[in-house]
Amino acid sequence: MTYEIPGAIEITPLSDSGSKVTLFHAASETSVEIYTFGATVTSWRAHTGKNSLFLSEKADLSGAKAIRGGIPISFPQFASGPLPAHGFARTSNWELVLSEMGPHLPTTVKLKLESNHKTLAIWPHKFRAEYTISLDETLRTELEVTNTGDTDFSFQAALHSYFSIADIERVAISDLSTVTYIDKLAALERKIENNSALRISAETDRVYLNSPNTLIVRDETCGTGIAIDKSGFADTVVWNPWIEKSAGMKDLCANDFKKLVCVEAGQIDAPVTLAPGLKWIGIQELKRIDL
Ligand code: TA6
Repeated sequence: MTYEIPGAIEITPLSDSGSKVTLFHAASETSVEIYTFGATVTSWRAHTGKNSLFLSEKADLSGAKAIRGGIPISFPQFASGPLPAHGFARTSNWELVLSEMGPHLPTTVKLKLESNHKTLAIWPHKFRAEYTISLDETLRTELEVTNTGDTDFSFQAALHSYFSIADIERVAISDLSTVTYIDKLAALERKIENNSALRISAETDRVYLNSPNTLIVRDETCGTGIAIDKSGFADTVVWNPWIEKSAGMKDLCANDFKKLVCVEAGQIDAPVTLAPGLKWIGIQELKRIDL
C-alpha cells in the first residue's frame, strides 16, 4: 500500500534504513521532512525554505545512530539510565501507517512502533507507540503510548526539539520565571528560575518542572520566534552544549552551539505509569511568530 499523496506526501526510500517522508501544506507553503528511522522530524521549512529546526551538517542519517537535530523522540527513558541514552525510540525503525490531507485539513502522517524482540530484550514491556505529525500553519506532533501487555509499566518521554537560531547569545526563552528546575550541571540541585526571559551564555542543561504549557523562543537577531504549546508533557528541558561539550560531539560542528537551542517538551520528573490497556498522549504544537 502506498501512503503517497501527490502534492502533499512524498516517500523516498533510503538505502540504509527506512524512508524519508516529506509533507507539504500548500495553503501555508510549508514543508516537513521525517525519517522513519526514529520517527525523527528533521526539517520544518517556511515558505522561505528556511528550516526552523536545527539539523547538524554532521548528523548521521544512515540509521547507525540517533539523528543530531530536528525532533528526536526520547522514550521510554529520558537521558541516561539503564537503557541507551534517551531510550530506543529514536534509534528504532518506525512504520508509516496513515497519511491524509484535505483542502481544510493539515497534511498528516502517523508512524507506529510496537514492542519487538529487540525492545523486549532490554525493556520487558509490551507497548504500542503512535506518533502523528500534522502540518498546516503549525507543526503538531502527538505521541501516544498504549500498554498492550498485562502488567503495569512506567516510562519517561520527551520531544527533544532542536531549534535553529542565528546567535545563541541573542535568544530569550519565556516565561519560565518562578519555575523550579533541576540543574543537571550542579549535581541535580533544584533551583528556582528568576528570569522571565531566560538567556544562555554557557553550557545549560535544565529540567523545568511543571512548566507553563506555552513558551516562546525569541530569536532577537532575526526578529522572529517560535511559540511552543504542549499538553500531556509536564516538564520542559532547556539545553545547549556550549563550547567544550560541542567539541566532544562528532556529529556537531564546533560552532554549532551558537546556532541551536533545545527546548524540549517532556514527561521526565514524574514518569507515567500505565496499566494494561491504558494509553498516554503527549502533544507539542509549534508556530512561527514575528516579534
Ligand atoms: O536534553 C538534554 C540532554 O539530556 C543533555 O543532557 C544531552 O545529553 C542531550 O540531551 C543530548 O543527548 P544525546 O544522547 O543526543 O547526545
